[in-house]
Amino acid sequence: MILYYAPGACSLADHIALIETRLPYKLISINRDKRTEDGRDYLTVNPKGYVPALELDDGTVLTENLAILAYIAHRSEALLPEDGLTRWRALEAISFMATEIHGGLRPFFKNLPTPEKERARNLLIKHFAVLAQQLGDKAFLLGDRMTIPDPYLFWALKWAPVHGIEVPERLQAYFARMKSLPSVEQALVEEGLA
Ligand SMILES: N[C@@H](CCC(=O)N[C@@H](CS)C(=O)NCC(=O)O)C(=O)O
Repeated sequence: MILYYAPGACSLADHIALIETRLPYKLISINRDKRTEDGRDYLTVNPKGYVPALELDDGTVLTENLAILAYIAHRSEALLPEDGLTRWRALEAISFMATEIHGGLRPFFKNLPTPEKERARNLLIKHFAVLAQQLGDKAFLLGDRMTIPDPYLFWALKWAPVHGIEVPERLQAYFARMKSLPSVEQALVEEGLA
């Protein structure tokens, strides 16, 4: 499989998941002009222009973070229990990540006017408080094992302080724990972010 990514972008979540699940993968980076590192127009890979995209072994391309993370979990039989409430809670959490959290960060990445950023910042602070409460004393969002929302949350927590978005102490500690996991360390090194 080939993961199309941009260093530090939300594709970091999929990158961590691929390493964590030990699925074989190759990385191809995309630059700001939407060219692949091997010189192709990225829009021929993902016409939406976003990373991540995952090229499967038969050449099919899967897009959208939520779907790619769920696919990685399905292929590896890890990061998402087959059944039981934790499965549905993990899907609930990853939907929240993809819509409210990632959507809330977008005004900062797009450098939208200050009032829009302020509105988004205030909402994100509330959302992070909810996630901190949900995390409680657990190692990962849903228990003692990583599930697919965790690497996505790690990515969001990496960017929140850069944009002055306060993160509860509990999530700061979670971020530090995640950062020291071998899979996360490896992904950061491979993206040149360590
Ligand atoms: N709906 C997409 C959005 C992904 C997305 O926003 N990716 C950002 C990087 S974090 C991107 O590629 N931005 C490039 C752009 O906006 O042109 C998904 O969930 O995968």
